[in-house]
Amino acid sequence: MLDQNQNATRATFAIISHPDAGKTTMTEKLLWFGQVIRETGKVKAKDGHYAKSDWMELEKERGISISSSVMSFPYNDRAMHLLDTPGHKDFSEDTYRTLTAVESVLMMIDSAKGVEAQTIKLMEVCRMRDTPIVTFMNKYDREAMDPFALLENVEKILNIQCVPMTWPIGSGVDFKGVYDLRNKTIMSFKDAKDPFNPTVIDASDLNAKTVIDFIGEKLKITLQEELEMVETLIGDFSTEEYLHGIQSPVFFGSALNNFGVKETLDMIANHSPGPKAREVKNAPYEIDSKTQMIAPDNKEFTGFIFKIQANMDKKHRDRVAFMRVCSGVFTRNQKIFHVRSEKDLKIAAPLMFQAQDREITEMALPGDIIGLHDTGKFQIGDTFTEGSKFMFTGIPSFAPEIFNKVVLKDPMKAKQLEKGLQQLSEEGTVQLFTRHTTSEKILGAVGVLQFEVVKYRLEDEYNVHADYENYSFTGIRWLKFENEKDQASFIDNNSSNIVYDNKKRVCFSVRSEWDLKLAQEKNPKVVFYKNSDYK
Ligand SMILES: Nc1nc2c(ncn2[C@@H]2O[C@H](COP(=O)(O)OP(=O)(O)OP(=O)(O)O)[C@@H](O)[C@H]2O)c(=O)[nH]1
Ligand SMILES: [Mg+2]
Repeated sequence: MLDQNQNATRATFAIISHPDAGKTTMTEKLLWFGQVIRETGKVKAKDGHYAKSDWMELEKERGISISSSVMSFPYNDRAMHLLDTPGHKDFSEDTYRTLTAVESVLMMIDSAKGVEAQTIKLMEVCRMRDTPIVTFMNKYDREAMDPFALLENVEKILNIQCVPMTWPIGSGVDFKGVYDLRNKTIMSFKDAKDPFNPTVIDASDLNAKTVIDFIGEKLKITLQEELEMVETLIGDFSTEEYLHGIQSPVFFGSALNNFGVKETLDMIANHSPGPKAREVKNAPYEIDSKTQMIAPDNKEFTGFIFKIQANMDKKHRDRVAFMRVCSGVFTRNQKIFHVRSEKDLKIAAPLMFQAQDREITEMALPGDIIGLHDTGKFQIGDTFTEGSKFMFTGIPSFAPEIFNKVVLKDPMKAKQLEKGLQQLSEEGTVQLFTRHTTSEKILGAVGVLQFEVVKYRLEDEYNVHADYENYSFTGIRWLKFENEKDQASFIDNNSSNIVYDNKKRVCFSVRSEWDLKLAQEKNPKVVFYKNSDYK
């Protein structure tokens, strides 16, 4: 159970990288140290045990993360909130939204490959906000790049200063563990059942018998040489520079074999930032509306929804909206103000998550992430306050680029299909459009895998078999009209191009750039936006 200690500051961080670098594996090991998971099952394990953060059937089948998940646990004196994100670019909308809910990130690098494409993209987002970054060079139990080459690779490509905190001893079959550069120790959890009792070898004297017995003469010589180079070549770690996103503390290791994981967690618990001030937009929440900063010590409770997930528990068919608390204190049964609908609500059963397990929490503080049961009232980006009218900014929405028409195999299942598509689109799994003239359901996505996920989840969670047909749209534009009369006449004149999004807003489907240009020229008063947030 998470300690609700008022004084414990929160560490809210996301784990990010290119697919397959080991985020979910790392998450699971971090949870082990947080005592949330007693027995760690491996990702893609054949024995039926899976990482607890990949709970969706399709994730287990494929061994990839499709959706981000939230896990909370106490560690040292901090309430940790760890968000495991999917690496695949087709799910990056989910990852980007998750990044709005955290203060820092843990970046995983596959040490055989160095920095990969998707990591570069994610890092661009982090750098825009100067997000503090801890780096983990993973998979040293396999053939890996030379540690100096790897550090240079990260520094050059990501333009960040790397400061190693640990150093690998060997790699591949020779990998013996990691040397802690500050404590001069080697820590091992090999076969350990207890996260609090590592085997610690004092390595302040590398020539000590215990050290040589553990790593062998040959690796000792290499280590000695490398440590001398580290000392002359690499500067000191500065918490200040880490907090400004200029410097990244680097840990080497193997998530799978639990080498270097505890050191990484200690760094995050001891140095990662607590909740920061966040920007809101005042009513009427337009692009040019006034903004202000809401600091975490602001007395009024505020928070926003960054993720919605349906059917987390298939038996209950429930839907959970994930709220990040930004300021004040949230208490169970407190009346809170839902800014978009301007209605007061009472949250009787706010949830805290430990992988797929959850429990009711009595209160939440800035930095905390809690789950609200949702009957369809909430949307991604919704803000909650105690009465103030403003909305948190920065939740991204992507312009859909590829489109498919949904074809139902069993016409008796039209209702379920409608419900499934509506819910999945509200989650942000895919974007749903309904044609004005024919009521056909068109799905819009950024990547093809999103369509696969929708198809799979329709079958798995809604018992509906659906197929797709390619659709000739090349884009969608959200429209703003000066008045209702203009809207009605535009719809009349362009009826075959009109579609409605899942919030019933009027959109224009683009078949070609030419088509779009013509419509814009004919209707100079109508504004066309590429994204659903009218940007
Ligand atoms: N040898 C070795 N394999 C590892 C290590 N860490 C992770 N793996 C393996 O790498 C594969 C991918 O690991 P995941 O943890 O699922 O990677 P991920 O980054 O979560 O992947 P996505 O969520 O799909 O982006 C799995 O087969 C893991 O067992 C490690 O330290 N050593
Ligand atoms: Mg994963």
